[in-house]
Amino acid sequence: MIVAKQTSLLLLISVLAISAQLGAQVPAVQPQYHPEFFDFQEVMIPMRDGVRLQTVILTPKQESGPLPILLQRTPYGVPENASAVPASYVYDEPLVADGYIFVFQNIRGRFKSEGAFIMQRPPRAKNDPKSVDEGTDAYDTIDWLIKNVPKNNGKVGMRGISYPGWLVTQALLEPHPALKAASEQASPDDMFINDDFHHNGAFRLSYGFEYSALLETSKEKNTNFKFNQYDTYSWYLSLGALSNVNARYFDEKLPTWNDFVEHPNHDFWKQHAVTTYLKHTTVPNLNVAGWYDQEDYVGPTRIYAALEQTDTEHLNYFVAGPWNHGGWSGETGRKLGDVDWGSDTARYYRSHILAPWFAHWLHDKPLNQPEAITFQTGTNVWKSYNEWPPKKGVTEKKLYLHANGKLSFDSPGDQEAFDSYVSDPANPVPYRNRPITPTYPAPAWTTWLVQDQRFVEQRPDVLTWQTDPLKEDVTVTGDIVADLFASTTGSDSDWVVKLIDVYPEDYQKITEEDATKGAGPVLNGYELMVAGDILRGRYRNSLDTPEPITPDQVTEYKIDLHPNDHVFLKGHRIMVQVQSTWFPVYDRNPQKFVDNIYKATDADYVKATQKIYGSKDSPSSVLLPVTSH
Ligand code: PG9
Repeated sequence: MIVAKQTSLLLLISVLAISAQLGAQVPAVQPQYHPEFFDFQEVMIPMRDGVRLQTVILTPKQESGPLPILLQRTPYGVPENASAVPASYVYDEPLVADGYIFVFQNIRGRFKSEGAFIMQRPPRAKNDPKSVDEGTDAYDTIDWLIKNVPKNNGKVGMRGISYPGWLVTQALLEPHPALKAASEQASPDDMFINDDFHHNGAFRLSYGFEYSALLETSKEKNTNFKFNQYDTYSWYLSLGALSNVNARYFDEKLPTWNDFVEHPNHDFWKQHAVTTYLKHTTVPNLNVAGWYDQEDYVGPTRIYAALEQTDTEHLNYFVAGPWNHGGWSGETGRKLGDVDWGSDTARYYRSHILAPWFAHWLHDKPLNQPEAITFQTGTNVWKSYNEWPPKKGVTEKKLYLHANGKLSFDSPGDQEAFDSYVSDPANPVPYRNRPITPTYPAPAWTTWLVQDQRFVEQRPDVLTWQTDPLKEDVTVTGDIVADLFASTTGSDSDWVVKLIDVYPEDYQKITEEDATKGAGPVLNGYELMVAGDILRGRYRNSLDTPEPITPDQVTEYKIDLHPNDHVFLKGHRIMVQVQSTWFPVYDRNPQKFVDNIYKATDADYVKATQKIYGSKDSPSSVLLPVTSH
C-alpha cells in the first residue's frame, strides 16, 4: 500500500481542522506519533552481506518498558520525523496505547537503503549460505533490533499492508526466534491468478503500467507516471497494442514491465506466488482482507487457506471487512464511496481485533479470538466463525441466467436460448465512470468496486440478468463461482461476471425538500457489486498453456468470484452482468488468438460476437453458498 509521508501529515492536519470546525460531532483524532511522545532515531542496519538498510525507530518517551517492537518493512519510504508516519498508521491509537517501539524500514534499493531493489524478490537458494532475500533481511533486522534497541522486551511483531504485507509473509519463511506475531494484511499471493498484476491471466494494464513506473523509475522516490490526458481511458485507448509501451515510453528499462512482456503465462508468476513456497507458519499470523480491496483482496484469502492446511497449532487466523485496499487503517471505516456500513468498522477492527491480537502474543494479555471474524455486509454486523469459509449449514444453490434477462433459482428449460452482444476492442467497457483519473495519486481508484453499476447497464455490450425482488433474505457466506456457457466468433475472449445487489427503488424516502436541496447520496435502485472477476478465455483449461477458443462453439468457463459474506436483503434484487472488456484496468483481449498478447500488433484487435447461453444443455449460472447463519 502506498502512503505518502506528506499525505499523512496533511491528512492529520485536515482531520484536526475538520474536527475543530464540527466541534463535538466528530471525535478529535490525536496525532499518535507526536514528537512530544516519541523519541525518533534513524539508523542504517547492516545485513549479513554488508548492505545497510535505512530504518526509523520510534520509542515512546513515557513508557518505562521493556516494550515489544512492532516492525514494518516497506518499499515506499520511512517517516522523516515522528509526526510523519505513513497515513496507514495515523490511526494506530489502540496499539500506541498498549505500548510498542515502532520500527519502519526501507527494503533494499529503496530510498536510502543500500543494495538493489527487485520487485517481490524471490526466496533465496537455501544451499547458498551467502544468499539473501526479504526473509533474511527481516531476520537480520530483528536480530539487530533486539540486541541494540534499548528498553525492548525481546519480542517482535511484524505487520504490513500490501507490499509491506507481502514482506511479512517473507519473514515467515525462516523466522527469527524473536518474531512472536505477524499480521499479513492484503498481501498479494499469485500475481497471475489474482491481485495486482493479472486476474485469471487477464493483464491489469493500468495498474501494471502505473505501478512499474511508480517503483522502477527512480530509487529515491515514488514516481507517478505523467499522463498528458486527464481521462486515462482515452490515453490507454490511444496507446493501442501493449507492444507500444516499450516502444513509446519504457524503452525496456523497467524490469517489471519486461517481465510482463516476457512471461505472458502462469509459469513464471507461479514460482513467485507466496503459496507456492510458504506452506506452514510457526509464527502466529493474522490474515486481514477487505471485501472491496481494489488491489489485493484474494491474496490474504489464499494465504490463509494455504497455511490453514498445516495449522495444527492454531496459529493462523482470518479477518475480513468492508474495506478497500488498506481501508482498515483509515479513520473510521464507516463508509466506502456512497455506501454506509452503519458503524465504524475500521475503528472496531483496530481496537477489538488487531490490538488485542498483538497484545496477546507480545504483551502476554489473554486472547479471545475466533478462527475467523468477518463483517457481513447487507446486515452490517460482525460475525465469528470457527472455520473459514464455514461448511456447516451451507447449501450450494445455482442462480440461473435465463435468456429473457431473468435470473432465478429455477433451472432453465430444454430450448436453446442465448443472449448476445458485440465486443469491440475499439470501444471497450470502462471499469469506472469516466473520466478515469490516474491510479496514483488520485483517490477515485480506491472506491471503484463500490461504484453504482447503472453507469454501464445501458451499454449494448453489457448483458444484465436480475431476479424479482427477493421475498426473503438470501445470505451468501463462502465461495461464489460463476459458470458461463458462452460462444464467441473470435478465437480468444475475456469473460467478466459481476454479481450485484440491487437496492429497492424506495430504499430511502426522498422528500420534496430533500430533492430540492439535492440531498445525497441517494441509494434508491443502487447497483452495488458484491463480487466480480474476469477470465481470459485462452486460460480456461490451463493457466500455463493457453489454447485458442473454437469459434462459434459453446464452451464452459468457470470464474472464481471468491469467498464473501453478504446478505441480499428482502426487497432487494440480485443481478448478474456479463461483458468482455473492463478497461483500462484490464487490457483488451485481441479476440483473435495470438501467441503473446504483449507482442500483439494493433491489427490483431478485432470485434467478436458473444453469446451467453441459458438452456438445459448450456445452463449458465452463478453458484451461491446460501446459509442460514
Ligand atoms: N498493491 C501494491 C503492491 C503490492 C505488492 C506488489 C506490487 C504492488 C501495494 O499497495 O503495495
